[in-house]
Order: sequence, then C-alpha cells, then structure tokens
Amino acid sequence: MTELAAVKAALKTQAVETPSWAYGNSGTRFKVFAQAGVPRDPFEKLDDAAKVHEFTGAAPTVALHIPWDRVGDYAALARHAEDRGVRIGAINSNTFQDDDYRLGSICHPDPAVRRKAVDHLLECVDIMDATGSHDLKLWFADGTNYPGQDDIRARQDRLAEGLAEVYERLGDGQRMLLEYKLFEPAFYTTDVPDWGTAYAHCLKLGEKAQVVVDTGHHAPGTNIEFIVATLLREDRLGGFDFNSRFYADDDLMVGAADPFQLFRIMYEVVRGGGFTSDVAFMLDQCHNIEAKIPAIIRSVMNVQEATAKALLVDGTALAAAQGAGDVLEANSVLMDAYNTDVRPLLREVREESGLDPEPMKAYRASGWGEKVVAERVGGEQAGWGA
Ligand code: AOS
Ligand code: ZN
Ligand code: ZN
Repeated sequence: MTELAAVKAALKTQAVETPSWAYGNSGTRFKVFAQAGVPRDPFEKLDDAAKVHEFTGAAPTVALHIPWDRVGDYAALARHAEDRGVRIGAINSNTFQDDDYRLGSICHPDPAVRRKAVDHLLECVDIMDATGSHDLKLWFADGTNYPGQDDIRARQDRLAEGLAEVYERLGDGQRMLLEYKLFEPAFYTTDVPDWGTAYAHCLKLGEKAQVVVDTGHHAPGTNIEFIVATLLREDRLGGFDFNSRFYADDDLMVGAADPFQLFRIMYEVVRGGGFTSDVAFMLDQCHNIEAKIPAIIRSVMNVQEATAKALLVDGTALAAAQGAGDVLEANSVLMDAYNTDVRPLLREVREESGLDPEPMKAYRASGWGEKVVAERVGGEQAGWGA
C-alpha cells in the first residue's frame, strides 16, 4: 500500500464523537442566546447528530449527558440512534447542578451527599448497560473556594472511595474515563485539577480507568501534546474532550483557536499508536452564538485536517533527523506536514467514501436547518443542556 493510500485508509476509519449537549441551547452565566430549531428532546438531538455523520462520514457516535438526556427507555433511545445511522457513545455524569452539591459531590464532607453522587454514577452505568455504551465519562466540579474550607487530603480519600465503588460496578468492556480541569466552578482547589491527579487515581483503580484530556482544561501555555504522549506511553489515555480556547474553558470549535496545537496533539496520537487504539475522540463544545450543526461539522473537519497532516509526517526522515541531532531538519520535517494543504486529500477521501467532498456545503444545501426551524417550535429554552 502506498503511503498516501495508507493515509487515506486511516482517515476513512476516523471517528469523532459528538456531544448531545452541543446541539441544544447553551451559553455562559451571562446569557443563553436561544436558537430557533434546536432539539426539544434527546431523540431530536440524535436526529441532528445523525446529520453530522451523514455529511462527514466521521461522527458515528453521540455522547449523552445524564440528566440532560434522561428518557424513560434508553434502549429505545439507542434504537432511535441506530435507525438514523449513529450509536450512543459515552455516558456523561452530572454531579454539578444539584443544590446538594454546593460543597462538592463525591468529595463532599457529608457522607449522605457523597452517597447521592455515587448513586448517580451507578445509575449512569445502568444506562450504559441499556444503551450498549462502553465509556462512563466522569468530570467533577468538586473543589473549594477558600483556603481552609475543607481538607485537601480528605477530599482525595473521599474521591478514591467513591470512584472505587463505581469502578467495581463496571461490566465487561466498560471503562471509566476520568476528566481533569484546572479550575471552574471551584476557584481555589479542584479535586481533579490536572492529569497527574487523574492518572494517580486511575492507577489505583485499575486498567479500566483511563484519563480524559479536555483541551480547554489546562493553564495557559501548557504543553498538552506532552501530556498526550505520556498518557499514551502509559496506556492511560482514554480519550479527548476536544474544543478550542483563547483564555479558559471556552468550549469553542476545536482547531479554531490553535490549529497548530491540534496538529501537534494528533501527531503524538499517531506517533503513540492512539489512532488505532480505543482512544475516544470526543468533542465537548458549546455553540453559544453560531449555528450548532454546521459548527459541529466544521469541528469534525478540523479534527480530520489535523489528523491528515499528522499522518503525513515522514516518520523515517524525522527519526533520522532526530537521531542525528539535526534540529532544523527535524523541525522542518514536522512543519512540512503541518504546512501541507490536506483539503484536496480529504475531498478525495470523502468522494471515495461516497460522500459529498464538501460536507458544509452539502449540509447547507440539504435544507435540514430550515426544516427543523419550521418544525421544532418551542426548542429548549433552558440553559446549557438543563
Ligand atoms: C466541564 O467543563 C467538562 O468539560 C465536562 O466534560 C463537560 O463539559 C461535561 O461533561 C458536560 O456534561
Ligand atoms: Zn470536557
Ligand atoms: Zn470543560
């Protein structure tokens, strides 16, 4: 197989998971700008997600969020998805929007609150059984706002105890993906603030526990690709929550703020064998001011472009230059790949897959956006997925 044929073959396997909450209304604590035609329930979210997959061919699964996507019959929801050509992916827990969780959830000083949080996580695993999901994605807003508020060590002990109970509940083929975040909504300490904390807990739990790297969850200037390379080397990279940020956890379209960083991340994924393993490439974005479905299509295309560039890195020439200590040549090999316009290649891949080479144009021509505005009167008026 020629190198280009191998790159195309790899790109045809790419799968980016889209988040149900990205299709609904969202905003910041200052304002939610409701958009006409947004889904009114999880079934309609899957209808929209199916359109992203229909036109990109690279978005076959949809992450759910509980309780935002709570329904009476999760098996029926899974069938609804499959009838539209997609599947339900990760189940995201929510221990950050209940009044009881003011001082935390799984790390809360009150054992009754911790019990409530763990029971919610166990419910999410029950839902995984019903939907056939493999991944339980855990992000904890838990933390403190003031020095002395709570005991840092005790909170880690509570976290470990709660995670261990949920870990034991996982069935065959199911994983726990633990996501870290530097800050927000807690402002002094966050109980899972960085990759090291998440990694340490995953090591204690077992091989089903893996780390999720949300690209918006680091201090400015953090070398995220170093974290990715290290977690892959330790076989503990469960997946990504891809998005873009300029300042904090902005949840903008992945690749929109720093396409070079996305390329460097995807290079480490390809270099570390993560492209052909069970690393979950998930989006975690909120399209507060832009049309949602096209924004998600653009995001998938941005991941595809970064991946195509990463796959084009001449590994042999790079290794030779690195081995020779030829700094400029090694950098040049990487930059040659990054500076390659891969859009023609991706257009070929789409055409060979029976897709329109221009997903965004094809979606816009489909009339789906206009259709749902006309039909979905009374879309979610609440805030972020609530
Ligand atoms: C929050 O900032 C985290 O990125 C979460 O991963 C994500 O927003 C959440 O999972 C949605 O429920
Ligand atoms: Zn996230
Ligand atoms: Zn986030």
